[in-house]
Amino acid sequence: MGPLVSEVEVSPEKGVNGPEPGMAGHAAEDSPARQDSSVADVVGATIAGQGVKDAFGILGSGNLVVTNALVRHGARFHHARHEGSALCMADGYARVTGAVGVCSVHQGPGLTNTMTGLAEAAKSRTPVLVLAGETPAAALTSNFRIDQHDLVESVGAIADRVHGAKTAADDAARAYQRAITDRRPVVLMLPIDIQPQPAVQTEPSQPAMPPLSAPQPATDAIDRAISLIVQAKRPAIIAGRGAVLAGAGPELERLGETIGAVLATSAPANGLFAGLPYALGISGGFASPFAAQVLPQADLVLVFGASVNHWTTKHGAMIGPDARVIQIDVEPRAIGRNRPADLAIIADASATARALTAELNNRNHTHQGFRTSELATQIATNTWRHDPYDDASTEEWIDPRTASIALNDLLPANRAVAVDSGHFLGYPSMFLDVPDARSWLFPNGFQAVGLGLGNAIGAAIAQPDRPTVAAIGDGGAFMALAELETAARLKLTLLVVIYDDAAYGAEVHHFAPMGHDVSLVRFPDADLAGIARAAGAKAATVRRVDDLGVVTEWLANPHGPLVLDVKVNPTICAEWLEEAFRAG
Ligand SMILES: Cc1ncc(C[n+]2csc(CCOP(=O)(O)OP(=O)(O)O)c2C)c(N)n1
Ligand SMILES: [Mg+2]
Repeated sequence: MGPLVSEVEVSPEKGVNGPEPGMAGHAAEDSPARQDSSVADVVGATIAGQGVKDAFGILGSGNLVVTNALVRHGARFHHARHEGSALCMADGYARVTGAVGVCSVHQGPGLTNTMTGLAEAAKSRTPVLVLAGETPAAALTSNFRIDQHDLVESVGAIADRVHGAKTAADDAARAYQRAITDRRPVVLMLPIDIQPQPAVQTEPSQPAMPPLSAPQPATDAIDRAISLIVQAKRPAIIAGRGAVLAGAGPELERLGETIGAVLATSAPANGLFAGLPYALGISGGFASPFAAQVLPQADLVLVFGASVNHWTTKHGAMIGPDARVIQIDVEPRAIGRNRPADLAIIADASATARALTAELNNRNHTHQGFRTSELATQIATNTWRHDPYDDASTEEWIDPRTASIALNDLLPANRAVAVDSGHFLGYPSMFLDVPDARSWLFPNGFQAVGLGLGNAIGAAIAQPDRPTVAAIGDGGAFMALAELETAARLKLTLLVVIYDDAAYGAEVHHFAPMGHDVSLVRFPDADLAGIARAAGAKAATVRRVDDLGVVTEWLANPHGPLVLDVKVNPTICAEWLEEAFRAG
């Protein structure tokens, strides 16, 4: 096949009528004056000027110059091996830091490769900025040509564009700001015929927007909430990702204390109430049997920043039939979407909790509610790890619960945990503790397999001083395999725990009981440790608890990732999976 038309005719390095290949050179070879003069240079400089410290991606002719400029102006660039994972790295970075995750990709296939991660970021409302090359409007026959605008909008991301030399800096600054204000991924298209043009505008025409102030609750809404709260005998607070993003943990803790509430989270908000005496952990399919017993006894449930979908309520079972529900969310669309609310408050979770506590204090209302020392003891002694199970470890396989509990004990408390999707997902959710909600990465908004490793790499790069765990299945590991090389090359303090059942276990456990043939979703045993070693990582095969000793050695001297191919017993089926499939 001949050279690709669009790359030969137009590229940011050469320009439409630019010098011959080899003459124009790389940005790094250019004179300093030349380096900051093109639209691509200004876009890179402007994005770096927003305070971006790290960016991820894969370089091609459509994004090399802009990425070089980003780096020249202070950002570090971390090269991935597949754009799908590069996007997940930016997403994971944003989840743990709260900053915008930046990802740079080539036009056409570079962008299409990001789509699954982009859909996840859109559904989980992660602020991500994607810098993507774009074929020129006139290059109708370019091999790279697709409708990039409609493509990204179709998965819920925002499409934006650098319009020209006169607006380059404003276009870049606007796209970055939109990722923050709309709390969504934004794809900034960089047409490759516009990129090499001399920039007319080199600085944004206005300063960066001040941070948005949190929407405050209306006084009458607080009054109505108080009248429900004072009638309640057993209140519960369920907090979701909206509460995490609002930094509402401390205010919810105070409110809980004032009204005597038990505390729980949705699965994505796991860790928000870590270590608190009346915290029941996750509500829903991953709820401990004790949490599942207590939560439905609540007569009032205050839902902060959670959509209370079937996952969080276990198809309604977590909220008693007669319980009143007050739902607090910044987004009107979230109210009553999955479960009717008796009262809605459209406001920030933290601001609302603060206003409720203040008003209750004014009225001298405190209530013991659920909170007795007996309950605190019961909660402390009835977590998942206290729940008895028949250990199904054999000579060949380890029970995934046993492996998870042992790992939890070996790892320091200050760790981040990123998960993938699949049957195994319940085990890290139930048994691996996290110190806070920002340390828990749950990329399951799109329920896609294969995103966890990229998320974990982004988190490990953001916070190199503590171990990050990627808890993934063998199916998810194979989908993101190339990034084991990235983790090794970047010498990340990353522990990759592969729950390896040599199968798409989720499908096996769902379909086999119905009598379907599941041989297509079972695979021969694969030596994932061998593959990881070939990629440059340390690795071990784990069949028994003793094999986990390598984790302790590694923690003493990490210098790069450790990959554990944990051969889990494939016959064990987690209860939570049934719930998952009821949802369809
Ligand atoms: C990208 C994508 N492809 C397919 C699926 C359907 N699917 C859901 S779980 C699963 C199996 C995942 O296997 P693995 O990572 O080994 O986890 P396990 O279920 O075996 O624990 C599949 C294929 C999906 N959710 N996402
Ligand atoms: Mg599997």
